[in-house]
Amino acid sequence: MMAASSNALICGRHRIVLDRPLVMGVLNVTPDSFADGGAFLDLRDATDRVRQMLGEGADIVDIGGESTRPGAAPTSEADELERVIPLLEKIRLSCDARGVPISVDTRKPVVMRAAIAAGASMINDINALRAPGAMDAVSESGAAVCLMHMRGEPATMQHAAIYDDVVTDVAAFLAERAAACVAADIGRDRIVLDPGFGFGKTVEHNLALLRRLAEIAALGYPLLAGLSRKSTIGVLTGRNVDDRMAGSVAAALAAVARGAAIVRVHDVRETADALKVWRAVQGE
Ligand code: HH2
Repeated sequence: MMAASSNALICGRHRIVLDRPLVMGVLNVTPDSFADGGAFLDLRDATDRVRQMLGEGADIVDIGGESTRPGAAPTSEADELERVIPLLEKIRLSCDARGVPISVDTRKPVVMRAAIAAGASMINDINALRAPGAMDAVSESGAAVCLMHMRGEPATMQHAAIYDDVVTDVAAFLAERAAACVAADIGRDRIVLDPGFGFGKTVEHNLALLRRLAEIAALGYPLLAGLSRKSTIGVLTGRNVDDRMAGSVAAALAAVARGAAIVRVHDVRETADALKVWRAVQGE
């Protein structure tokens, strides 16, 4: 497969240079997200957290209005719009002033279109643009897209964790979705791929994907890795969800060492610091 033509990601009006690992800071404006659910439902708290993440070194801010943790119930379109759009309108200028693109984590084409109109320049879709109308919503904009692998649906996905070889199965799926995007006129320089840690995967599957991440990087697209505070970190460390920062930072470094271009994290400051040290050791 051909390598991506340039070392930059085009996100609407932003051009992100991928010459160092980037930190995507997560903010969920939901009552039920597994790590930060309920903490940022108030618009002012959410806005403050985004500003804090910008100060801590977030290169991209990812806003989510629907929890996708294992077993999560779906969120209505109206609720998701109501959670995400007012926040986007509030943070757009501060993010633009720092050249930081806003990504919106959604599976719904209506939310994608509204988010892009309100200033989002990346769509982060755990469903890899498979919903009817999702591909068009991104294609007709200049937004970037993160295509993630997921087996089944969040409500039931842990029952679908069956693979021939998890790494080759995930790579084949992502290659097919990226090709579908390119065929729909989404340029290669607007596409990011993500193996979807924890989405219909056991601890062993997640570890295999992390160990062999280079096989997915070989597809030639920038990779995003989201392991932050997930249950695999909990199983490996024996820690509760609010006590998984050190394990999450270690996982982020392991992902970057194996080719991840972007790490999606809740602990922006700590991850950014760890990456500074890691890069210095690498001589970068
Ligand atoms: N993980 C979560 C949500 N969105 N998007 C991508 N691209 N990759 C991921 O690994 C990923 C994601 C789950 O984490 P979180 O947003 O913290 O929780 P919740 O889904 O409960 O809101």
